[in-house]
Amino acid sequence: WIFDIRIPNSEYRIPLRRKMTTKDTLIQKLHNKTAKIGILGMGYVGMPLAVVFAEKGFDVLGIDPDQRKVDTFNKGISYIQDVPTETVARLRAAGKLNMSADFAALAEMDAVSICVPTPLRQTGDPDMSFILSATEQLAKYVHKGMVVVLESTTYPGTTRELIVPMLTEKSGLEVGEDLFICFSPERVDPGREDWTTYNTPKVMGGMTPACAEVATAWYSGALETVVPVSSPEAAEMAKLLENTFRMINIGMVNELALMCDRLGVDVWEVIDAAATKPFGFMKFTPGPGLGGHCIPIDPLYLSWKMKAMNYNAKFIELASEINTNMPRYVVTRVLEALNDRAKPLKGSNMLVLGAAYKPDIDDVRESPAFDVIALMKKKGALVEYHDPYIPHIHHEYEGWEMNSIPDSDLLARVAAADAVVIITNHKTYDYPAILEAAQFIFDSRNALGKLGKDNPKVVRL
Ligand code: SAJ
Repeated sequence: WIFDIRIPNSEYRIPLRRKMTTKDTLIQKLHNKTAKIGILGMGYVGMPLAVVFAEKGFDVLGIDPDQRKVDTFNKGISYIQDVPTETVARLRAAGKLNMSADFAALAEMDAVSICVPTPLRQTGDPDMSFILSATEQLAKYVHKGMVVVLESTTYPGTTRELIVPMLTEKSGLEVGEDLFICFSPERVDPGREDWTTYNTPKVMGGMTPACAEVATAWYSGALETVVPVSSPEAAEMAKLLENTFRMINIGMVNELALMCDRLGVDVWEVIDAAATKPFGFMKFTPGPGLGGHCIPIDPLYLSWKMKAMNYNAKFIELASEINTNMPRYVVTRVLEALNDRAKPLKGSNMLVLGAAYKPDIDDVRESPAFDVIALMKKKGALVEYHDPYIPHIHHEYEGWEMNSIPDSDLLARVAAADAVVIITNHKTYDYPAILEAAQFIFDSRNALGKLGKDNPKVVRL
């Protein structure tokens, strides 16, 4: 029974005796942490989220179809860079956090977050297969008094048009009364320590105000700040704005690099000068292309949805075209620079430094290094690479694979190369030593900084 009713925006409560609704009961279980939490998909988003809920006292079960992940985790070992193994071991020992490959466990859950991948197909269209299979499984076990939050980045409308029908048509559950459904975009940046799953504000868009109230009660019990918005579409779109903003600005500075090259102006000097403006400007830097599993991909979910509505998202299309062309532009610049040194690219020894998609991490997803290497190989160059974090690369479409040269050989191979091409500016490189040993360096990241400016051995993007 509930004994009071709140007056909006006031502390006053009218004493009233009424039967507790499904929503009241669920909110009570979330407030007193007796609610059972299920995290569907235990990857770089799901596992940190599972840990945050478990740390705050919830009983959490991670559910993932990959039995190897489950076995590793249930040995108390973390397979996610941002989650220390010690944390997993401690929370498992405390009985707060387990993992299973059995979706039937969802029947026992009161609150479920869906954190599965949303990649692109080869055709460039959204690959919704992970969301569909996870939701199909959940639909078998969804029950009255459950809250479901979709975290996977996706096109606006996914929650309303896909998740809701799949969870209500067969079950007959009513959204906002029996079942509470929301969208809340993940904002996990692997490797970052200042902004974590706990302290990064979390946008929450409910199908109904009651849905938002339940999910906000849940997430507020573990995360520092929850930001309710009026609908799942607003939350889905907010995430796409965040990453489209980056992709378009990176595309803009990449085009600036092309323009500066034609003008004979140093794009790095121009950007550094503009960045001295203390307001109204945000620094982005050009590079060999756009890597990662978010920035090159998320905006294409938006442009795909808009195309289905007969609208062409011009900025996204243009930025995507420019970013996708950067690897080819880099190889053209290398070819020209070798030509200036009376060397053909064909038959030359090339050493690529950095295969990861951004500095100081071990992730190669969508890395432009693959495109640069593939293009140079196609032109007959003899290509090697080095990356302290990436011992081996495999080009899944073209089938070739390579091992990184050993760290111990690095300077010798730098000296032997007709050209060193810096693709990823890892902090661990000894750039002065590399510059000393090299015959010629193409620096696509301004990794050498002032060392590379006006140096006859160096050409910069
Ligand atoms: N890049 C440039 N120039 C730039 C910035 C990035 O060429 O000025 C390239 C990077 O080399 C990389 C790609 O773009 O290849 C993406 O870089 P990123 O810095 O955006 O890194 P990501 O892909 O790890 O993006 C993540 C995103 N986090 C989430 O989606 C939750 C993004 O929203 C974050 O802003 C970003 O991390 C971050 O700030 O580190």
